Amino acid sequence: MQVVKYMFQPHGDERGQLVALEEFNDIPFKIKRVYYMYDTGEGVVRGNHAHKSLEQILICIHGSCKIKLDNGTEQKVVPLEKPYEGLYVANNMWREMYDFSSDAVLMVLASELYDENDYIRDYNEFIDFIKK
Ligand code: T46
Repeated sequence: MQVVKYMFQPHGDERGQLVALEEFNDIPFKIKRVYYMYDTGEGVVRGNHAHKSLEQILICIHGSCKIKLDNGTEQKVVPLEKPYEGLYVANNMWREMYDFSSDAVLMVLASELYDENDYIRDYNEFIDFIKK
């Protein structure tokens, strides 16, 4: 299973760092939605679902967390610890986000607007879906 992690280019000078993300240049899709999560409690696991068609880039812009990806046959754990790295999460991929540091802000760039019908929230249903 191939994990695609982007290393974005920080524009640093004596004032600090700045990262700019442009759709189709730095991000491989049109960005239709941005959301982020913070104040995630200790021991919390988020996600636990897959998407039928949504593509996303996950960036932990502050603090750290871990992402577990599962394509139905293989699992990989990817730590996100830097504000200039982005994890590409394709459709048909089960995901879990966990081990959030108390200061973690996980920002997500998404290729589609929010659509509950795109979610697969049952793992067995996910396995059936990817077999088709
Ligand atoms: C994903 C992972 C990485 C909205 O109203 N609009 C939105 O765009 C989103 C993402 C969520 N919501 C509402 C729906 C729920 O009532 O916010 C609440 C929490 O959403 P959810 O439980 O789906 O959050 P996570 O952290 O489990 O999953 C989220 C995304 O939903 C999902 O697409 O891939 O982050």
